[in-house]
Amino acid sequence: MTRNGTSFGLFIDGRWRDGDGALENRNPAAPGEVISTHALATPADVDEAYAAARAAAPGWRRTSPIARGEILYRAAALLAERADAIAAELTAEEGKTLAEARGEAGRAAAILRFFAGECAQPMGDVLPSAAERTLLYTAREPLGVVCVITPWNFPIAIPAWKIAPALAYGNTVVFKPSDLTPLCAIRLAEALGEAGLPAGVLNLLTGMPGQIGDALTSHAEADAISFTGSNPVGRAIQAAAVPRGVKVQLELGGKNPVIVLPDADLDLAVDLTMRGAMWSTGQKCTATSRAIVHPSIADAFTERVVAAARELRVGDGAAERTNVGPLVSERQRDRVLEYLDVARGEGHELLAGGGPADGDGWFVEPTVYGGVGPDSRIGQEEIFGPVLGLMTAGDLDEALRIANSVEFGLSASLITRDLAAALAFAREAEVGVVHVNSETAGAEPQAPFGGMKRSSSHSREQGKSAVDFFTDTKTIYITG
Ligand code: UN1
Repeated sequence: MTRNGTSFGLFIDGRWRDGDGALENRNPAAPGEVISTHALATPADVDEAYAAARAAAPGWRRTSPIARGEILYRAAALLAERADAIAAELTAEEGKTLAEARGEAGRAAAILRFFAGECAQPMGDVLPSAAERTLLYTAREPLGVVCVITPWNFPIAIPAWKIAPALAYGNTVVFKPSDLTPLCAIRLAEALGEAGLPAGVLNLLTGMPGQIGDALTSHAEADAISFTGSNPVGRAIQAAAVPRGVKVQLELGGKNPVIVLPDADLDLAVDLTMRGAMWSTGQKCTATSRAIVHPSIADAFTERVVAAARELRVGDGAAERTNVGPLVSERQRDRVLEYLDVARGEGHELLAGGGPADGDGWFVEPTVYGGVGPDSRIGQEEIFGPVLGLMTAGDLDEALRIANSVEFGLSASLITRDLAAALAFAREAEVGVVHVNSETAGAEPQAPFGGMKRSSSHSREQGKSAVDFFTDTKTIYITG
């Protein structure tokens, strides 16, 4: 459906076609290797995509939810069938290990299945009315045309968890994936197209934010924007869209802590901390970047974390032995290296890593700092790399004060066997996702996901919450 070989076009109004120029998609583990080339959309293509989405909106809105669900089920089956091939491409363009990429491809299929199922669920309420002979009920109406802008770190799961509910609830979509991971976006659009999605319901524009970002987010035909990415970009989109009455959903950064209490199973604590901090090379908004540990176990915990960090094998995610892949790009690698300079300047104790790792790719050593002050930049700012800061706190109250002392509020984890501590933590942690004895990362399709404070626009994605963003409620009084 796309293009021959490794050259891919734009998907507008149900057809694949050329754009202007070529976007080179490179392997972060071997930046000399071009995996695929993609059309670069122009503002004129943006106009066409919105026109197609607008034209398709009335028909898709009228399509029965059951029929919409069937398309999503078919697309889910296609993704599941192709999961190994998609995983290999995901690793090649994003860098995460094959095991993680397989997990993500499976997750994308699971998300589509979940929202396919939601299409057959009851929608709206029947309410008592003060008036006689009156049927009073609510219905959910699609918003219209939704602009979906997604990051590179979950290049198929995040598009799936925005696009699946957008479509399930009757919206049409203009979709721009990150320019660093266009291939996974192509695979998702292909699956939906082959599953029978009518022309114009999903339109995919690959390209550079500098060229089409403003055209996409300020377009008169955009009824809503769902964005996952960095805080500055997200806030700029919000600042421009809200005065125009456009509904905006932002999923932004995190500075997620794990708190380890003295009664914790130490092996579990170390394992969960390392997974949270180092898997996906720390490139998750849900990554663990602070470990707040009770002084009585700090030495033992530190020793094991440092040993575990040194054991991690950094390399090409496609090699089965690799634990930690490259950073996604030279820019992200440099950003992380700058933070390692900041850490040096702030005088934290370097316990593991601390610099680039060997190889041609954008590799950085898994890095651990001790004695990190909660108010330091390493203690406060999102690094988005394989970097963990260790801190101590004398009790749960102090640990919670430190945990909550950042601008972000996405996820937090507590390792303990103490039920009262777990309950207090669940009450007091200022985050959208609380974990007790599980890592800070991860999200299940049936559960709401999102952050408090500066981590989001305070809406939630996935699960039963998705309907709140992707629809408007209509209240209907019928007196007969
Ligand atoms: C996860 O932890 O599996 O961009 C999901 C991100 C988040 C998704 C995290 N929006 O990292």
